[in-house]
Amino acid sequence: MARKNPHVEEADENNIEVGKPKDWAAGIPGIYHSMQPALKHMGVGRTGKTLLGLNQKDGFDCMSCAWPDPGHRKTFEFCEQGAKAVTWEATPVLVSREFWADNPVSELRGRSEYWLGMQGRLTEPMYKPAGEDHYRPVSWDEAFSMIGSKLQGLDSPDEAVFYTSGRTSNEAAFLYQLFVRAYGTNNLPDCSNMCHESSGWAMGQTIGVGKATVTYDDFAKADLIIIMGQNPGSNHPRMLTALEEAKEAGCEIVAINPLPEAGLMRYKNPQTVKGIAGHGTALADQYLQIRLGGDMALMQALSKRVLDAESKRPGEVLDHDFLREHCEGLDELKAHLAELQDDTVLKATGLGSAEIDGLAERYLRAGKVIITWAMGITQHKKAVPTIKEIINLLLLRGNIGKPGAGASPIRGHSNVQGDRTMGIWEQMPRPFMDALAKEFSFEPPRESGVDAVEAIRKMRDGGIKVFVAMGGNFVAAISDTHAAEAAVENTEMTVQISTKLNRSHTVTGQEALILPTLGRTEIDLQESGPQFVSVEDTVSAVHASEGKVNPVAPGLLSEVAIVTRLARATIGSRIDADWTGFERNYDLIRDHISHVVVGCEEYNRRIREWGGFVLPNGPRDSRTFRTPTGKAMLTVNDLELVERPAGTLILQTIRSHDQFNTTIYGHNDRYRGVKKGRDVVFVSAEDIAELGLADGQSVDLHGVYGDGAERVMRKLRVVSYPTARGCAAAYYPEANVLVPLETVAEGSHTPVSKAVIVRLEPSSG
Ligand SMILES: Nc1nc2c(c(=O)[nH]1)N[C@H]1C(S)=C(S)[C@@H](COP(=O)(O)OP(=O)(O)OC[C@H]3O[C@@H](n4cnc5c(=O)[nH]c(N)nc54)[C@H](O)[C@@H]3O)O[C@H]1N2
Ligand SMILES: Nc1nc2c(c(=O)[nH]1)N[C@H]1C(S)=C(S)[C@@H](COP(=O)(O)OP(=O)(O)OC[C@H]3O[C@@H](n4cnc5c(=O)[nH]c(N)nc54)[C@H](O)[C@@H]3O)O[C@H]1N2
Ligand SMILES: [Mo]
Repeated sequence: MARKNPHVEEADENNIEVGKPKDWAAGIPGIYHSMQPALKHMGVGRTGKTLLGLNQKDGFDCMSCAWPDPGHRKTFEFCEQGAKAVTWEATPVLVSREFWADNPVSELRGRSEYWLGMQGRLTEPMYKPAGEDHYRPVSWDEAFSMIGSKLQGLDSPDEAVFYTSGRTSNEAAFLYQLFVRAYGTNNLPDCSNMCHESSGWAMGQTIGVGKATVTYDDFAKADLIIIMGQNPGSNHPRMLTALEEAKEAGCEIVAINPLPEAGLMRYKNPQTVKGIAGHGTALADQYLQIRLGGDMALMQALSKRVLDAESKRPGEVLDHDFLREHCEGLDELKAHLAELQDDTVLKATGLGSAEIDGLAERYLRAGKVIITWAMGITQHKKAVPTIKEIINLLLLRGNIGKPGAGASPIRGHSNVQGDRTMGIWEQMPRPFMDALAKEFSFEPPRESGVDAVEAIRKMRDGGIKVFVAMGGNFVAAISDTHAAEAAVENTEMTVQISTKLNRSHTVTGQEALILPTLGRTEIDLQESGPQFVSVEDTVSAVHASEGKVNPVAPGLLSEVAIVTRLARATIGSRIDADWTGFERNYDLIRDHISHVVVGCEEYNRRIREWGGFVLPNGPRDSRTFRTPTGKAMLTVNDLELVERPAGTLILQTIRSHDQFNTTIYGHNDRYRGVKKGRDVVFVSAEDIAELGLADGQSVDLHGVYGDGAERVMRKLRVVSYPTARGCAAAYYPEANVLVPLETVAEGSHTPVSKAVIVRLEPSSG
């Protein structure tokens, strides 16, 4: 099955083509584009097995995002992005031994993420000794014994850090955190630290649970859905089907976003006749092109209008019963919002009063409201208070804990929420730790471990010597690329458990190991037979996922197998855990999950039920709020504007249509009209003129942070684009060179990836 390594053409950034942005998403090109790459690489049989198995009840869970599956599945329950993710993983192109011999690490470092990812799947464990520039094959046993002895030899378990990306299954995640805690540390940062941490933080403090308070079916029951800081057309495409269904049932939709995103404007559903033949469904009834970071002011302004309406029509506007019985802090909120100045709101949001009035009226008209959000909200300095203001607005009219209403952070990685449920967090709460201690008769460490940003700082300062990653591409995903790379290079050993090559394999500690693993599409055969794993989506539905195609290479180990063997090599029989048994039969892992994780009782039985089950959620199910007072908290949050010195712009870093995080599938951003390259910066025509630049010109982006470090991104093509005034956008992960490590969201410590102050200067040469 193996083929020769492909010739991969790097993009020539001088040939970028810029056309008109689209104002609709999906439709025929959606399906057409989704089938094309699969057929090309995989052949008809493998394509059929993977794509038809996607999101089916007896198939595997799509790894492209955490959007839930509807109860009623279609034969093609996937989107273009899912098809790309599956093809990228299931491709039978393999990284060969010759590849490693031909390519020194120092040269691989100069390659783009696109080129690295296109080299194919990793097939055998590789080791780069200290002082050498090449990886060479090692046996699995050698690999585990090297890592085990290294970890045993550290002065303290806190000198090691264990990162997790969000694709890891519940079973692997549960064992991984068990191993790490039995080894003796809580150093368990994850991609969530860079993603929805702010949501968990804000919701935990206000309503007692960091997860969505809605189920899939609530979307079709809502009167109004407000979508903030999210680009579902590219990043959660199947959400558009749910929005279309809601729309057809009479729901209004409002989008709040500095960019006019195609997927929020109009949707042509490729699975309906109307979508194929007609104009599709108009989605957003109102589109507020807000200034970056303006959402907190907007939420406050809306809540203030709700309170003003109540003053005019006492007893008719607020949900008084709900507020009395379930909430605290109304008087303080009223007093605080009474002080809110209109001109501050207009400055912060860049919106007009009429627009805000219009949205307030919609909100007041609607009996049931859902607010969804993603990275445009969570990756700001004031992300946590912004989300608390979203909760305020919802609570005022009882929009939490009733059908068709709720708060809905839309998570990113397909199992990032499940990984957290299974204990991947540097600061798991006490009840979880107690249950873990009891189940495995050991005393886990209790002090918090490091989060993602803190891990980089400690590597930089020499306090962390070993870095282990369960998936992901940490060095590219974290902020301040150059600082992050120097920090990782300051370690003694890096270990990456991965499916495919990425930048994190090329920026290493003195010694480095790559442990190749099975992907979710593949059959996972163990001694007791084929295994399935389980995952949790963004609305807390837990279900099984079982691979359908043969592994791309013999000898690949599953993530579960890798963790059990790491544990055996490092801690042996230090705790009462049957590591060998876990690898043979994943039911044994699920038995332990049943005892430790609240809501997962009888896991083995319930996970086998058709479609799985939904985890309990106090606010959603019974308006129960596990806060210190037992009430939902209305909170007072001080407004702070994102200041923009004259001559600068506020830059956000976004995903194109052809990428999954740091994985670059291609060089087009179809809906935004950009083709054949990624080195662009989107700026409004007015700002281009004001800065004395020209559309199409080549510019350098200089970070303006003032800590003395030089942060520059060179040779970007200016693209005139109708984004909000004073704002700009460039693609992540490349733009991470501009995001200072020290700029993090208050409380959650998420890097501020959506508000980087930059100066644009004509490129020299
Ligand atoms: N195909 C594909 N699917 C994915 C991913 C992928 O890379 N590719 N990534 C996955 C992951 S891990 C995640 S977290 C999600 C990410 O999903 P998104 O959050 O949709 O991803 P981003 O590209 O970061 O888009 C941020 C959006 O917020 C808007 N925005 C930025 N700042 C602000 C602001 O201050 N206010 C408001 N109101 N809006 C703002 C931007 O214009 C943009 O539309 O998608 C997941 N799904
Ligand atoms: N500037 C800026 N930075 C950001 C963001 C942003 O919007 N702007 N977004 C942030 C967000 S939301 C996130 S979630 C992070 C993402 O950070 P990460 O999760 O660390 O990054 P990914 O790009 O998703 O990781 C891709 C790699 O995972 C490996 N992989 C894929 N599938 C599997 C699997 O099944 N098992 C294993 N073991 N490995 C696998 C492959 O080797 C692949 O190269 O980035 C964050 N960084
Ligand atoms: Mo994410």
